[in-house]
Amino acid sequence: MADVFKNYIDGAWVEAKSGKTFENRNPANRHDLIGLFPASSPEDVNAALQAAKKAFARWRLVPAPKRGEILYRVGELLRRQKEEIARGMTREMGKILKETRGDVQEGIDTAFYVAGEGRRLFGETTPSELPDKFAMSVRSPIGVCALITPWNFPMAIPTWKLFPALLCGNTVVLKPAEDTPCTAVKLFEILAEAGVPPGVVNVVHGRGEETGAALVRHADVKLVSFTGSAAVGREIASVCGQQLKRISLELGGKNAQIVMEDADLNLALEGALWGAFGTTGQRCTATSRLILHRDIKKELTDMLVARAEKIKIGDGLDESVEMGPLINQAAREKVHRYVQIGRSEGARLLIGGSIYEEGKWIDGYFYRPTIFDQVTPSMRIAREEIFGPVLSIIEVQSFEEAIEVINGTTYGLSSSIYTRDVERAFRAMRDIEAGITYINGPTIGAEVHLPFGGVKDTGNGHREAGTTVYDIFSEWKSIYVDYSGKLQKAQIDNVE
Ligand code: UN1
Repeated sequence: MADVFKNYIDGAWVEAKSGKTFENRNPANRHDLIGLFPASSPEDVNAALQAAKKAFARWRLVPAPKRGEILYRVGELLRRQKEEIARGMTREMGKILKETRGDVQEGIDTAFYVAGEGRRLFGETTPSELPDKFAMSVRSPIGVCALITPWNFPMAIPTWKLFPALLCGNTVVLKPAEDTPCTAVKLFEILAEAGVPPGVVNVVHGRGEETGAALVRHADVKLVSFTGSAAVGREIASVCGQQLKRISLELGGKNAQIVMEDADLNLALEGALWGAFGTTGQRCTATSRLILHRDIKKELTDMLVARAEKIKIGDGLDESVEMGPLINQAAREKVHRYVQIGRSEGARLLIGGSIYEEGKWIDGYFYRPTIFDQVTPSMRIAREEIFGPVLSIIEVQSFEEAIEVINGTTYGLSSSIYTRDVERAFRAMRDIEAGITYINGPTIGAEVHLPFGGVKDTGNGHREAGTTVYDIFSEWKSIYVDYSGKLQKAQIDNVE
């Protein structure tokens, strides 16, 4: 009998009203059934939203430092259960243990960082233009927030959204990705144990088309925060646009690493391997283009191929494995389709390009590390997000051309340049169109206390993490206190 998991609504674990469920299976071995989860309908979504709405009336009045104290406890509990959660996460979504430990750590870092904000959450005071009048701005909560999160960072990304939302005094309904509901259940068990009051946090499981869509459309949702594909982001944005709902979007990427002729090639090699094949290429920040100066192209390409061929593929729970499976069958089909597209566009396949199903791995969604050479910027494999272990090498003749190529996609999340030339490094920092730029580091490795997000089709201008996330989850209110005892008119009474 499979384990049966539930939604968390108003402080209680409950089934979907319809009794319907969906399966969650291990992508490294499809015969490993992790459990059954509620396939939530609009009715379940409504119940969660009513609980959140009711709880908001009280939660908004809890002092922010007190809300922060609860988040400290959440951080402590996450820390205690880190290993267990990481193992469950690897089983559920496939990335290797080292990385799932990192994912939980990102949640722990976020908990402590956000908890401290409870005693800051600063507004501003500024002199009034009129005598005997006081002026300040403060942050206020928005209301019920709908959070829709992806499967590639099943702990980190929900915490990036949840903790700041709660700290600001909002209440929340989370719809985690249907591929990683188990990690969300762990997080909610911890939130309950840490003392988050009933109704303040709710989780509803289900598919985006049904559960997510019902959440986005519901009139009681005041804000939608979504991380996922640009296509779904556009749909959500159009619904929210009609309803004038606040929305923050973290969407795709087509991130690149530039390597100039003066770079430390060993360093650039390590960066490219980690950026392209870490998380099996399934990060929004993954390196999917490698832009190489012609003088070092052959040498670095040879080094890369030699190393990528040796990457050990398998079940991420085995500590010696370096790359796990893709998340599901559809993802593997998509990756393989892009490989066919790359070939038909005339790119040269150096390694990989095929499903990996040796021995016992026949039951998982494995794919070989894949590298294409002779890719041109106009090819689809150089422009579209593949979300898999596929790296495209593009040769350039100069620094200027490298910048032009890196900026040549519709996305703008992460970027990287390897060079020892400080002038080029500073030009790159200024001229690359991306939300994140690394100098002599790979495209992945964002820290929780800096803004995270991108330009162009990567989002809609918001930044999670850092101190900027509070601009998503709070409203500014300007307050004027007139203690002159008379009517004073701004702009009119202050002229000489
Ligand atoms: C993502 O790519 O979906 O910078 C998030 C990183 C992580 C977060 C990535 N800290 O790779």
